[in-house]
Amino acid sequence: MRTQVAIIGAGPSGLLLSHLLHLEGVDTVVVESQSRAYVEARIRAGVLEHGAAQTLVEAGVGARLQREGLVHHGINLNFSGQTHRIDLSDLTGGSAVTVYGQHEVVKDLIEARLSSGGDLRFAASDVQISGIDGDAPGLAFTQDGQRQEIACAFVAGCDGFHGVSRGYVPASQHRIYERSYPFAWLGILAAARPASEELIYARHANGFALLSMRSAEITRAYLQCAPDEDLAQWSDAHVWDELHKRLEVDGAFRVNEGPILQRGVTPMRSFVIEPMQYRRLFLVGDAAHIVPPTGAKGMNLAMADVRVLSRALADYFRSGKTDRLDAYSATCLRRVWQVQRFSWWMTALLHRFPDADAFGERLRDAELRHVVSSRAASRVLAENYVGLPYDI
Ligand code: RFL
Ligand code: PHB
Repeated sequence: MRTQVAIIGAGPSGLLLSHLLHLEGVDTVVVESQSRAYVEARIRAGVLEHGAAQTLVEAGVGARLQREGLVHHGINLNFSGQTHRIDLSDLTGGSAVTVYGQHEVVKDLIEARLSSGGDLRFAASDVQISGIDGDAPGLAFTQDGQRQEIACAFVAGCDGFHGVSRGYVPASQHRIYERSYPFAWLGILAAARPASEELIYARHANGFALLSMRSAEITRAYLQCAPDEDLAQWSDAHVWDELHKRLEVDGAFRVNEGPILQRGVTPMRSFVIEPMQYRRLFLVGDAAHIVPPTGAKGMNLAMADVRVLSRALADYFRSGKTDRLDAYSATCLRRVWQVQRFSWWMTALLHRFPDADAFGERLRDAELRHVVSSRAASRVLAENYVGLPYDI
């Protein structure tokens, strides 16, 4: 097999890259270790930045997103027994975010690729990269018991944080920046009408909580928990009890309960590898960086990388020019560090740190009060939340 760009991973990064390159007339093969059904059912992110939603619409894969996505013009911050609304649209000159599940984005992109003859290889095992040091790179993988090989000009590592691509960058050629957090999120998906029209981020003595949604009938919610939390210790009643306690601060509303359809624990980590390229291998999305989910940024940042890489590759295949490809890592890293800063800040502001002293707690309360009472401070939150411009 031969293709121009071999893509590892059919998450949002790999699928969007394949789709945008297809629109530019560049040929790709996507190799994914899981089945199509698995990636289409994997519940993860839920909030699309203004620009990310626009990217999907402009690329012709936004019809369902425009029909079914929930446009949110504000978010709520709860602390010290009160709810404060941040009016995202008013503070950003009209921008908003769209609540639309990552698995729906994945479904839409798979559908678009397959209907235009895209080559997606699901359930592929033992993916190996070769030749990225020279000018004849390739991928090998096993599918249906058969070893297969793809020759290509470039490899895009879109295989997430636990993928294989990052391991192909020699240790002497990269530097890793990371930070872990002394807590995790217990996430649930429930068949319950969302109790609030907009998301609620809560800082509470018992820990952070977030009320989100996937549709008018499905609630998504998270509770701060220990990194090694034992899910077996959390009965459904205990989960609802904590959500009531942490979210219902001013008596104005009540979290709606319903059957819990899915639950899981998400660890929190900040991670960046620099540079995001090694010769003919480009790292994209979670393969190159992870942010804690508090700012709702991971999928959006992955899509921003894809925009940069797809344009650079299209340039190269059209005219042989390499300047945009050479600048890929530096261009992406500018946004990556802006988003790292914001995600770290939202996380630190809203969570309980086991080792925090009383002075530190008071400082966080003061900062939250400043964020909701100063228009300048609210704007800083709002413009980061709806997404910074792509040309930073
Ligand atoms: P993905 O989605 O992990 O996709 C990688 C794909 O590669 C496959 N793969 C391999 N394929 C072949 N060979 C191998 N050796 C392979 N190893 C792995 C995997 O099966 C998978 O299909 O990475 P990608 O595409 O870079 O996308 C990144 C996003 O998934 C991630 O940043 C977000 O989910 C993060 N995130 C959120 N992001 C947002 O923008 N907004 C949110 O509201 C938001 N909330 C969240 C989140 C992540 C969460 N979890 C579970 C980590 C909430 C949670 C709870
Ligand atoms: C979600 O709906 O899954 C979600 C929303 C906002 C976040 C993180 C996750 O900050």
